[in-house]
Formats: sequence, C-alpha cells, structure tokens
Amino acid sequence: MLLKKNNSLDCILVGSKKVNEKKFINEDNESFEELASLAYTLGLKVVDTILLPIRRISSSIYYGKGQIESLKNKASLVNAKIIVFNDEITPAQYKNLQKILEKKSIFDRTGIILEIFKNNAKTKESKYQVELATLQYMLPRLTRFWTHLERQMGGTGTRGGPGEKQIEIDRRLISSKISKLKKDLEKIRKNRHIQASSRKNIFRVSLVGYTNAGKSSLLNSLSKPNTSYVQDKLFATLDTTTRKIENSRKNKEFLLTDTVGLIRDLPHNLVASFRSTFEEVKESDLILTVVDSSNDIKIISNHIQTIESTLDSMSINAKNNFLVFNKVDKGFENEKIKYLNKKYPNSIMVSAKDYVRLDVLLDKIHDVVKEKFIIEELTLSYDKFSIINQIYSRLEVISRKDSFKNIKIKVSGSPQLINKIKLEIEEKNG
Ligand SMILES: Nc1nc2c(ncn2[C@@H]2O[C@H](COP(=O)(O)OP(=O)(O)OP(=O)(O)O)[C@@H](O)[C@H]2O)c(=O)[nH]1
Ligand SMILES: [Mg+2]
Repeated sequence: MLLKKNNSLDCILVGSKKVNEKKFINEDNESFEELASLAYTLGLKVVDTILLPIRRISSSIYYGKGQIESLKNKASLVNAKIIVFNDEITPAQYKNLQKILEKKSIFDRTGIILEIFKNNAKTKESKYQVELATLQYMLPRLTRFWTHLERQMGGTGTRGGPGEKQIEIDRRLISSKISKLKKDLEKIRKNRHIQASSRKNIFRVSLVGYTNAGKSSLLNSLSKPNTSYVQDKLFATLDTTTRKIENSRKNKEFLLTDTVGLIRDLPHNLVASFRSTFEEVKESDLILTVVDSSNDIKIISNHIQTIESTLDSMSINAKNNFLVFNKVDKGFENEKIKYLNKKYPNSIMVSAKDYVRLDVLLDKIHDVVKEKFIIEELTLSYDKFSIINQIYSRLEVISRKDSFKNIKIKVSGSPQLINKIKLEIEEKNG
C-alpha cells in the first residue's frame, strides 16, 4: 500500500559493514543477498546497493549523519524513491530517518517482509494475521508520511495536511482496529480447532521449512494434482493446505500439511499472528523439515538452525522429525551429499520437481506411521464379507483362524483404523 504512493519501484539497498570484524562481513553478504531476493519478491527494482561501515549504532538515526546525507543525495541522483535498510530500525530511528530522507519511503527488513505477506495473503485468516502484524509494526512508527493510512482505515474525515493531530487520530483508529482483529482471529482460531479435531483419527504429517525450500512443491508432487501454489518467490504460501495422501499400501494413508515459510529473524509480530497456524503443526504426528539443498553448506546449516529455533520459540517439539533435503536435481556434488549425510544422519535427499526418491520418502513416513501400529484380534461372524474385504485391503493380516462359528483375524494397523473397523463390526452385529 505504501508502495503505490511511488510510481517508481526503484530502490537502494543499504547494509552495514562492521569494521574490524572480517567474519561479520561474510555473514552480512549472505543476509544482503537475502534482502535482495526479498526486494525482488516484492517487485522492487534494486538500482544500487550500499554497504555502510559502522562502528557504533546511533540511537537516533542508526548510521552517521554524514552517511545518511550522502545516502539521500545518492538516492536522488539515481532517482530511487525507496530505501531499504537491511538492519532493524527502531521506531525512533525510523521517525528521525524519515525526517532527513523526506519523501522517500523507508523500509527495513521487517517492513519488506510485512509488505510481501500483505501481498500474498489470500484467505480471510491470513489477511487478518498480516494486517494485525502490520498495524502493530506501524503504530509506533507513525509519521506524517503514513498518509496512506487514511485510505486504508476508510477515511478519517480530515482533509487538511496531516499533522500531529491527524497522527493522534490514526493512532487511536489503529489501536481499536488491532483489538477488533484480535477478536476476529480468535473466532477463526476456534473454528480451525474444531476442524482439526475432526481429523484426529488419521496420521498427520506437517511440512515446515525456510521460505522457497519447496514445501508446496513437495505437497503437490506427493499428492499429484497440481493445485498448491508454487512460486520462485519468497513466502508464496501463507495459508496452510492439507491433503490426504492415499496410497496403494495398506492402512498407510496420512494427512500432509503445507505451512507458511520461515525466514531468519521473522518479524516477531508475524510469528505471533501466525501462531494459530502453527497449532496445526504442533498437533501433527510427524514434522518434516524441508531444506533447499542447492544452497551452500553454510546457508543450509543456517536455515536448519532458523527452523529449529523458530519451532522452539513456539514450543513445537519436532519429535520423530527428519530432514528432507529437496532440489537434489540442482547440480548436486558427491562431496556435498557425503557431508550432509554425515552431519544429518536422519535425513533424506529428494527432488520434488523431478519426483526423485519420493517413494523412499513415503517409505520413511510409513515407517513412522507403522511405529504407532497395534496388534489386535478381531472376531467376525460369517455374514460379514464386506468387512472382511475391508480388513484385507486396509489392515495387515497376521493370522486367520476359521471355525464353524466365526473367523478370528489377527491384524496390525493404526489404533484409529482398528477401532473404526471394530465399531463397524459391532454395528453389523447389532
Ligand atoms: N530444481 C528444483 N526446484 C524446485 C524443487 N522443488 C521446488 N522447486 C522450486 O523452488 C521454488 C519454491 O518452491 P515452493 O514449493 O513454492 O517453495 P515453498 O517452500 O512452498 O515456499 P514458500 O511458500 O515461499 O515458503 C519454485 O520455483 C519451485 O519450482 C526441486 O526439487 N528442484
Ligand atoms: Mg509454499
């Protein structure tokens, strides 16, 4: 929304180069590249990138005054109306920078991520979640340049130049909108909970992972019909999609859920807003972390750590978890395979795009499903051939004893399915 104000989407990326710390410079390049893909995802055109040396962070404008002045000149020179800071800018710094940089739109990494989420939200729930996070982010940063607010909030009735008074009105409007959104989201969350509990009797698997790792592609490839939204852009998916993965193998169907992608330092407002989405992950029986294996080893390890710590922060215990290294079709070297296998023994390499080793992945999932199997003996009288057929097609039959009165069948399967079949037998009996 803020972007529409500018006709040009040309932007300058600004990062920090800490002096005297060589290690930091490397890391910074990596996060800088990530910022460039975030900007690209948002549809911005990066016309220049600047790494500013920084010795000490200024609490008022983050960088030095001279640095910001020359940044302003540079932006005017290349006619860039948008300036994107890689580092997190506090509300106070934001306001001061906005004063110096005048009519240029300022974003930090969090602001960019919020804009992307805003563009990609499709369902009511994700729209509300993103709006809530955005308003919470905006509230302390309100300056007279947030004029788009007037339109967004449905007009505030003032036509005069937006000044302090206008900001006060906006602030109150935002606060009341925030509480309304929270209430609405709570209602949606309760509803989601009811839906989720109706799925209790089937094994549930969730896909989590860094944005762009290929979670939606994997869901598509495992479930065939290509309807999950796949894009080479960050945060393509904001809504959870669940599909039943049926299989010729007996009693081994499961539900597979695709989730919103994660990223390093995901804005905490967003994490909080999407918490209910992750409740579904929390309740699943198996969590698979999908990793883009075409990245450098160091980036791979950073991504895995990000996923672990984000799940941790939501108290999600990735029990039985294993890693799925995706995109192995993309120039995979033997050395890398060896290294990853050694470092992450509980993992599997696949390609969602080329359907490579998806059968091995399914086997691995089925092994976990199977761990929950129980063994029971069912007793049937002879008039229940339809149930006998079901038993053979859906459960594993260990032994069978036919007598003149009935048939005793020892089966192995998920407790849920065995119970379901037992109920059917009772119904038939009754
Ligand atoms: N080469 C290759 N590309 C893949 C593979 N799987 C996914 N991709 C590509 O990677 C990009 C991201 O895929 P998505 O499935 O949208 O990734 P995601 O994890 O759902 O991303 P978010 O929804 O943004 O979190 C797309 O361009 C896919 O075509 C794969 O196995 N090999
Ligand atoms: Mg996706």
